[in-house]
Order: sequence, then structure tokens, then C-alpha cells
Amino acid sequence: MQQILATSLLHALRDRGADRIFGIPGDFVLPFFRVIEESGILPLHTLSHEPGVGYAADAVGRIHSALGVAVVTYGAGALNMVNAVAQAYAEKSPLVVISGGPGMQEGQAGLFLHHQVKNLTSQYRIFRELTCDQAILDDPARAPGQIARVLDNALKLSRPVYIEIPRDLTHAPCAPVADFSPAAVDMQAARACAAEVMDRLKAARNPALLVGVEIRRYDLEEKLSRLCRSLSLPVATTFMGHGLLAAQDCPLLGTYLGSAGDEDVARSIEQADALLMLGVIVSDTNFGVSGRNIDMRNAIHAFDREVAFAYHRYPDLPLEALIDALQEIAEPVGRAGKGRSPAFARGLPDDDTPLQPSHVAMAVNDLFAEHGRMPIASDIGDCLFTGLEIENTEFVAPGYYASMGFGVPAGLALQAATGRRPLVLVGDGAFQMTGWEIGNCRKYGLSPIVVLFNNRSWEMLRAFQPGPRYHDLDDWHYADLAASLGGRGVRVRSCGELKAALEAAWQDDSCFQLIEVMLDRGMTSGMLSRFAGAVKKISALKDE
Ligand code: S1T
Ligand code: MG
Repeated sequence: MQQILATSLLHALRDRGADRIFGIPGDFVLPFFRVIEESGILPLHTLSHEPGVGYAADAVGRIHSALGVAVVTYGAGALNMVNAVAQAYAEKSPLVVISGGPGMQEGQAGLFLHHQVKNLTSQYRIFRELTCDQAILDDPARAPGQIARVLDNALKLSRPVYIEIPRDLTHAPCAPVADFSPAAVDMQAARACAAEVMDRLKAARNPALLVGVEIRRYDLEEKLSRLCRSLSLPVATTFMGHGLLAAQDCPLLGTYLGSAGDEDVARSIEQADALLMLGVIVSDTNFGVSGRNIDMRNAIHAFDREVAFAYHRYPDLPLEALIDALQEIAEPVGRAGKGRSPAFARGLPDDDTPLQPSHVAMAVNDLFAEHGRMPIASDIGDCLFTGLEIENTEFVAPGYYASMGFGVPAGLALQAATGRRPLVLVGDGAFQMTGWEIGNCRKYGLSPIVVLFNNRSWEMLRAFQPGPRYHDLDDWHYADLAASLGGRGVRVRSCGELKAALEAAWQDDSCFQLIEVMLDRGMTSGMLSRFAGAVKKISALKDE
């Protein structure tokens, strides 16, 4: 069958591990949408608003450690998704943004085009700020090479990329795109670096290992847990890396949250005289509440394809190459013996005790103990901090860039991509933004269990800035809306009601289940109040 530009692109995406597309059409991208549907190369899920499209496609990339794909129209569609793409960039998610664009001659007619901003390349320039590579496929002869370069960079750098298709070239004859070509790896440099790392770990009294999102982005959880066992070095995850290694057999200490989290974990990391950080984003959310400044001169930081020591670095060294080279020479260096799995509260009282956020974590831990773990998609807000009190399981959440609206679209994407029923944690404020995407469950046969923390407020902001009334939200009675959106909803106020609602939701996977947890304004999880307290304490110290 004669390859056309659209099918060359779709085959290249599938051959590089993409397994579905999320999108919303528009006239600039209708020709491409028709080829997506007629070719069947990748299944298509349309949603209701482009931010949700971006979050859903991003989540697929995160849970699969592969490319996520979002297809949108020019201008109103693509620019509506800017924030979601920015989040994917900040959190190293390989999201492929494909936008339809004006035809090659359209710009010559001397008319301003609808959806156009300043000029016809404005959108391309905006996305250049949010992606690691970009291409406008304006020449079918060059398109295969452009597509290969851009998609390979998305995989190599684990960052979003941008591809624009002039709508009148969608069906242009086009050669197939070459297969993925992995970048050459200098294993000699990797071995030299690994030898230096091992020397540092062996010479240390308290070596420690901290891992972050790149471990999942590059699908290295299995290799990492083997390395931890060989080093007999307990490992902690960052806030962003929460949920990593959930399915692995390795000495996991827990999630490092500085003075807001588990003291033993904080002590292991902050007192380490050789801290090996693999795939960690050194950000304020990961380190902003450190009880004491971590002495980065004692740290070895492998991130963004380089390994940095106190005063020197190894450039262009992929994380996987370092882990492979370390495995070749690994020997026990750990002093702390086996990691102890952190304790997660269970045993929710089955009575009319009024609900608090931490009761949700307890109820979910009880549900997982009874029925097995579920993957979790969490939004921003106290639901994310409560999520840290839930047993370790696959967990996708924007813990660093921290945009609201991720939770529900990401939950739909998790189930569409994995076939596993997810639990979604979302606050009322975030649900007001993209929670309505839940109405798309029925057409795709999806049945997430959505736990909506309804405290009638932007409570996380109140935790940082008590007082103003603008943190108060109206009560929208979300559970009552579920039926009209194709699901089942129930409002719960007590522990007993929550326990029953979760069990009933588990038993009914015929549609989405929305459990609206009523919480008082001003009430937060223990984790969030400690986090907010630590942030305020540290900023007060800085102001002195
Ligand atoms: N807009 C977007 C898109 N993302 C954001 N993170 C914010 C604004 C700022 C913001 C927070 S937390 C928060 C806002 C508005 C309130 C969240 O309310 P809700 O979802 O109800 O959760 P909870 O009540 O548990 O706080 C972060 C700090 O930037
Ligand atoms: Mg709220």
C-alpha cells in the first residue's frame, strides 16, 4: 500500500512503542484524524477538552515508559494544551504533540487564518519552549528523516516533542520512516564513572540511594532493584518518584519527604556521606522541606544523560548505561541491612466517625489488603499528600510541576492503556477543572473508582495562607451528577459509609464509580499539614 505522510508518521509512532492516541479534531487536522480512524494503526480516544487530552496522553507515557501521543487542531486546540505539555516537559514525560496546520498555500492568500496568532509560525515557536525537538512536515521528501529524528529524541531525552502537519500534505506520498536508532553509548566512560561511584560508596560510612522519575521513564525499575540487592543498599524514592519499585523485590525504605515525612528515611538521606541520586529531579518539591540542606558535595547525581560529582561530570551518559556498568562491579556496600517497608495505616473503623483525609488512605489500604492493589492516578492538592499514606503501588501524579486537572484524565488513560481498573484521587477544585472527562468513560467502557475529596475549598492554598475567603468553594454535589454522566455516585461523611462505598464500588465495574468524601474546610491530611508547616518554617528561617 502506498505510504502517505500520515501513515508513515503513524507507523513510526507504533514502531517506537506508542499504543494509542488521545485527541480532539478541528478543521486543520480533520484529514489526519480520518487517516487515524481508517488506517486503524493506533486506536483513537477523543476527550472533551484539550488539557485533558494532554494529561491523558502524558499519563500513558508514564505508565508504559513509552511515547504518549496527543493529536489536536491548530491554534485553539494545540494552544489549549500548552500547560499540559509544559508539565510533561518539567516531569520528563515523552509526550508527542501532533498538530494539524495551515496548508502550504494558505498563508499566501494574504488573509489572516482563523486560529492564527501573530503569524503562522507562532505556534511552532511557542512549542519550541515546551519540547526538546520540533518539526513542521512541509516537505514529504524530508518528512521521514524529520519524524525519525524528533521521535528518537523524545525517547532518548524523555521529553515532549512537537510535530505539525500542513493539512494539504496529509496524503502526500511519503517514504516509510526508518526504525528507532538508539544513540551510541560510550561504555568505557560508563565503566569509568561506575568505578568512581563504587569507590565513593565503599569509602562512605553511610552511603544511601535516592531514586526519581527517570527510573520509570527509561523502564529501569527491574535493573535498579537488582542493583540495590547487589549493593545491599536500601533505597528511598523522591516525592516525585512515589510509587516507583512498587512491583519490585528490593530494600525500599519509603518516600523521602524531608522533615515532613518518615524520620528514618530523612535521616538515611540527609546524613548520607555518599548519596547516589539516580534519575532525580532536584526540585523544591523533592527537597524543599529537607530538614537540613543535603550536602550536594557528597552527592553523585545521574540525571538528564549526565552524571555529576561535586566538581566534575560525565556528559552524555545514559542512566541505563551507568546502572549496567555499576551492576558489573556491584558488591555489598550497605550498612543499613535490609530496608524496612514503611508502615501504612489500616483498620478503618466501621462506624460513624466523621471522615478526615487520612481515613481515605486507611480505607484504601484496607481495600487493597482485601482485593489487591490498584494503580493510582492522583491530582494535586491534599489528595496527593493523602496518596503518600497509601500502600506502595503504581502511582502517576504531577508532583513537581503540580498542575491541577491531571487526575481524572490520567485515570481514564491508565485503564485504557493497561486494562487495569485505576483508583483516582482528586480534590473538588481540580475536579471542577477536568473531572468532567469522566463522562467519556461510558463510550470507552472504562470504570475507574474516583475518590473526590470535597472540602468545598482550595484547601492546600489555605494550608499555606490561612484566612482569605477566596479559598472557599461552593458545594456542587458531585455525586448527584454521576448518573447523568454514565456512572454511579455516592456521598459519604463517615468512616462506615466510606468503607461500604469503596466495597460496593469495587464490586461494580460496569461503570465509573464516584465516591464524594465530605471533609470539613480547614482539615488536611497529616502529611500536608507537616509539609506546609515545614515550608513555612524554612521560608521563615530564610527571611530572618
Ligand atoms: N491552577 C492550576 C491549573 N494548578 C494549580 N496547581 C493551581 C492553580 C494552584 C493550586 C495549588 S493547590 C490548589 C490550587 C488552586 C487548590 C486545589 O484545590 P482542590 O483540588 O480542591 O484540592 P485541595 O482542596 O485538597 O487543596 C498548587 C499549590 O499550586
Ligand atoms: Mg478542595
